[in-house]
Amino acid sequence: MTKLDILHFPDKRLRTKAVDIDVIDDAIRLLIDNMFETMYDAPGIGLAATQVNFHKRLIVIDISEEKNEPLCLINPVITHQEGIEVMEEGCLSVPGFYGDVERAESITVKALDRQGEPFELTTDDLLAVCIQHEIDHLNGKLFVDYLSPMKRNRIRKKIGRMEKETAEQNTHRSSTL
Ligand code: GNR
Ligand code: NI
Repeated sequence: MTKLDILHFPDKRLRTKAVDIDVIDDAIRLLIDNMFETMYDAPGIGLAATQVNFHKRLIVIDISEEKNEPLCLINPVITHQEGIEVMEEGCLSVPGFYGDVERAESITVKALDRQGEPFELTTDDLLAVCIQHEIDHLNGKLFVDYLSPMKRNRIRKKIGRMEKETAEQNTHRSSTL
């Protein structure tokens, strides 16, 4: 299995709108396995294909403590939502930053599983938040879009500085090998 690179805000590719998957073949299932590996390794509780620069509608999630309840949703669609809830969110594409986001409290989502079988799920709490967060990714949207422009700009600048430092460290490392 292969760990995939995760794109970081403000990378423009995170703004791509993903398209539906029409054939779920072994190549897609391999991508699903690699996305799970990437998510568990990060570690995170969810990962959208958009974040690994694959612009099809596919998300993987595991909110369990034991990391033994993998959930894969292909072409997910929210068919019902109810209530409002605020939760502090983070994102593997916005490393080190957190912010309160208002979302639906409970949702019903329909999707295909890794065999292409349709299923429906009604849920609330963290799983509902996570599914909405991941579907946002497939639509090119990030949790920082819900924050004030001032907060978003501060995060953009800090991540920019961090990545510049990492790039310099990498240059240094390769020149001193
Ligand atoms: O690991 C993650 N934690 C998280 C916490 C609160 C709300 C949403 C999330 S999703 C995030 C992983 C991620 O970036 N998925 O896109
Ligand atoms: Ni995210």
